[in-house]
Amino acid sequence: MNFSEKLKAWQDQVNRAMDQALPGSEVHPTRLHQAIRHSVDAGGKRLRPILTLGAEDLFPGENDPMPAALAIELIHTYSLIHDDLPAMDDSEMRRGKPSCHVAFDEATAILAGDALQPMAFEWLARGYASVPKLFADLSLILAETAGSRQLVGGQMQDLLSEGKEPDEENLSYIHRNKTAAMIRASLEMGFRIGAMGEDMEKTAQVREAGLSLGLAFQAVDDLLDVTGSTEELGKDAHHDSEQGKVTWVTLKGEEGARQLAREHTERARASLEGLGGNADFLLELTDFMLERKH
Ligand code: GRG
Repeated sequence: MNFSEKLKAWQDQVNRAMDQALPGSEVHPTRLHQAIRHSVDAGGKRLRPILTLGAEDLFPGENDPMPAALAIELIHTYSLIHDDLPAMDDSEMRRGKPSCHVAFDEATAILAGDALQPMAFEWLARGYASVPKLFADLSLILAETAGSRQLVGGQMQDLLSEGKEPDEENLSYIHRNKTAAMIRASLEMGFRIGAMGEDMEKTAQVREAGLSLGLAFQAVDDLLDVTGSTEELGKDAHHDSEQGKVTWVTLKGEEGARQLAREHTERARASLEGLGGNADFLLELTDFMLERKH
C-alpha cells in the first residue's frame, strides 16, 4: 500500500472501531449519546489515532494500538467540544458541522465533553487489562498530557492571553501545551505499545519528534486561519484574527509562520529518521501535515 492508501485504510479502521465502541445514540440518556456521536462522528481527520497506529508500527509488537488510538481521539474531541463553547472560543462550526452546543445546547455539550474524558480511560482499562504495566504507562501519559500542566493549562493560558500584547515565550508555552502535547502523546503512546516501548533513549527521541510535529501542526493551523476558507477548514476561517488572538502569523507574518512550520517539520523528520524502524509512513505523514489544507 502506498501512503494515501494506508492513511485511508487506517482512517476507515479508526472510524469503524470508534463506531463499534461508542454507546449507540439509542442508549439512555439518548440526548447525551446523540451529542457525543454528533461530535465524534463529525468527520475529523483522525490524525492523532493515526499517529498512534503509525508509532506502534515503527517496531510492531503483540499488543493492539487501537484502544489507545481511540482513547486519545476521545480526549481530543472533548477538548474541541469544550473549546467551541461560548465561554471559551465561541465557535459555531466544527468539522464542517454545527458545534455540539449549537446542534444541542450548552449544558449538553459540557456533559458530552465531560463524559468523553472518563470514557477514554475506561477504554484503556478494557483494552490493556491483561497487560497492567502497559495500561498504567498509557494512562499516565494520557492523564498528564490532558491535565492542568499541559492541555488544560495551555488552554487556560490561551484564554488569559486574549487581547494582550504579543509575547513569543507565552505563545510558545500555549502551543507546546494546548496543541503539541496531544500530538506528542499520540506518538508516545503508540511507541510505548510497540516492541521497543520500554527503550528510554528511543522514547525521548519519539517525544522530540512528537513535539516538533505538534509545533509544525500549530504553525500550519495559524496559517490556515488566514489563508483557508470556512468551507475548506470546516470551521470558521479568520476566527483567531477576529478574536484578537496572537498567532505566529500576527507575530512573524505569513512567511515567518511558514518558515517556522518548515523548521519544526525538519526537526520532526530528523528525530524520526534517527529512530530506525519502519518510519516511512510517519515521515510521509509529517510532510503531508505541512501541506494540509484543513
Ligand atoms: C478545552 C481543555 C480544552 C482545550 C482545548 C483543542 C483545543 C484545546 C483548542 C482548539 C483550538 C485550536 C485551533 C487548537 C489548535 C489546533 C487543533 C487542536 C486543531 C484541531 O485539530 P485537528 O485539525 O482537528 O486535528 P480534527 O477535527 O481533524 O480532529
